[in-house]
Amino acid sequence: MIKKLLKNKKTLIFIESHSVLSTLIIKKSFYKKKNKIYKYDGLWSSSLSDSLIQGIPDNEILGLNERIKNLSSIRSITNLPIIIDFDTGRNPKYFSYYVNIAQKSNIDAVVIEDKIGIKQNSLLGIKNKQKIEDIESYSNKIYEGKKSVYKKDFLIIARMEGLILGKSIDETLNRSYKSIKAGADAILIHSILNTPKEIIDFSKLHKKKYPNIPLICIPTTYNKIKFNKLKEIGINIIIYANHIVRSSFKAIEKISKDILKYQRTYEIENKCASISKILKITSRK
Ligand code: SPV
Ligand code: MG
Repeated sequence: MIKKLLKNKKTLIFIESHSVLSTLIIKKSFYKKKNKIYKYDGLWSSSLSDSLIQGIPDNEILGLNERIKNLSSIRSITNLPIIIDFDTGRNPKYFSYYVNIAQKSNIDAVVIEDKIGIKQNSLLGIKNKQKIEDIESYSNKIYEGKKSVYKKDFLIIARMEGLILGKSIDETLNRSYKSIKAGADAILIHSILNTPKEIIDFSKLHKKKYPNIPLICIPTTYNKIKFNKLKEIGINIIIYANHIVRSSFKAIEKISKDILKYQRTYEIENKCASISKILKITSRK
């Protein structure tokens, strides 16, 4: 599915969704400018958002079984492709097992990152003593996972955390090439700089070596860059990884405070979806 979409469109836009409701809203979202219509091409199942929704840290405490099960209700209401964030993928045996389950659950792609130890969210950076996995061991995990792939279009995406963990562009590129040799179908290059410099440099060199391997990025910290520029530098999938859960957080925080502040709901009604709107969305029309 993702491969097919990439044949028709050079760059796809994915957005985090953590519930059926958020998926219903995302599915209906579009923006028309001149004669062009912008819509989302797919969904990102984020470890950060899924954990936050359960009120637990983003460190693999939340099991993949539970996350995949929760995705089945999302899968039942949309054909949009879903990429699931599998964190480290655990060990090669578990990863290979979950690659199989993901396909059975009609998920389109899985991502594993090249870190070891107790996983922490990438946006915390190097300060939290996150460690990069030895590339031979990481490549072996990719290789083992790939053996479980039985669907033609299913993707295993290798996520490179080197730039966040103090490695050079060259070393990160070499790690990426090794992951591709082990079977990775696409590369997610992560950066937490507040400019896209690293992503631009990485992408340029990577595209020279592997022009047909899709490149993916998560522009959370370098958020001034627009779709078109990312397309220009060779990014094939842009993931907005946490904006649905973060915007809900803010809305809930504000509304729950303001009802106490105004001692009634009159002032906040226009910040809430109307009853008719919420009743309509569940009619699935
Ligand atoms: C997530 O959304 O869970 C991610 C992306 O892994 S990040 O939070 O940038 O690490
Ligand atoms: Mg994650």
